[in-house]
Amino acid sequence: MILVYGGWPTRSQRILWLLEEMGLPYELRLVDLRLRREDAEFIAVNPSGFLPVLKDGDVSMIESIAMIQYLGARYGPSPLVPAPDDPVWPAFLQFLHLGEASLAAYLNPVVATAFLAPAAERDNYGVRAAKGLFFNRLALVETQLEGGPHLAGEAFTAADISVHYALEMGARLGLSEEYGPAVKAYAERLTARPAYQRALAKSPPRPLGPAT
Ligand SMILES: N[C@@H](CCC(=O)N[C@@H](CS)C(=O)NCC(=O)O)C(=O)O
Repeated sequence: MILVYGGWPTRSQRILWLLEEMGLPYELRLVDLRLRREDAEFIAVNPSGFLPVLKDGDVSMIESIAMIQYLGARYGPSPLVPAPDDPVWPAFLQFLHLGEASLAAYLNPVVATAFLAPAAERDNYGVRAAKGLFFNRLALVETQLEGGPHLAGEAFTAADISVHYALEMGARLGLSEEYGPAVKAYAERLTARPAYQRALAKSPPRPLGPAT
C-alpha cells in the first residue's frame, strides 16, 4: 500500500491529489509541519524533516515532483502523466518542474520569513527578491494559459497539480491579488475538481506558523 506522510497545507497535496485522480489506494500519515521535529517515526523516514515522504514497499522518496514521475511510471499509463511519445510531453515536463523549481521553491524563504522572522526582519531584500522571481516565472504560466485551458494543452495533467500547489502557497502568503486573470480563473477551476476535493476532505487544512 502506498503511504504518504504529510497533510494540508504541504506539498503532499500534490501527491494526494494525483493519487485521487489516478484512483490508486493509499494511506495518509498526518504529520503536523509545526511539530514534525518531535515526530520520531517521521524523522526516521526523512532525517532532514521536510514533507512529503512517499513510501511504497521498499521505495522511499522525498521529492514531490520525483514522486509524481514515479507514480506515473510505476502505476501508469495515465493521461495525468503523459509518456515521451505524447506530443504534449515537453510542455508537461517543463511545467511539472517549473511548479516546484521556479515557483514553490522561491516561496519557501518567504514562508519562513512571514511566520518565523522577528517583525523587524520580515521585509528584507532576500524576500523581496524571492517574490520577484516567483512573479517573473508566473508570467510564463499566465501566457501559457492564454493559449489553452491547461499547462500541457487541452488535457489536465500532473503539471497542473504541480503549479497549482505553488499558486495556493502564494495565496496563503497574500500574493494572489497580483495573479493575472488567466491564472486566477485557472486556480479556481482546478480547485473544483472532485479528486482535489476528495484529497482535501481526507486531510483538513492546518494553520501554518509556529506551534502554540
Ligand atoms: N522540493 C521539495 C520541497 C519540500 C518542502 O520544502 N516541503 C515543505 C512543506 S511543503 C517543508 O517541509 N518545509 C519545512 C522544511 O523544509 O524544513 C519537494 O518538492 O518535495
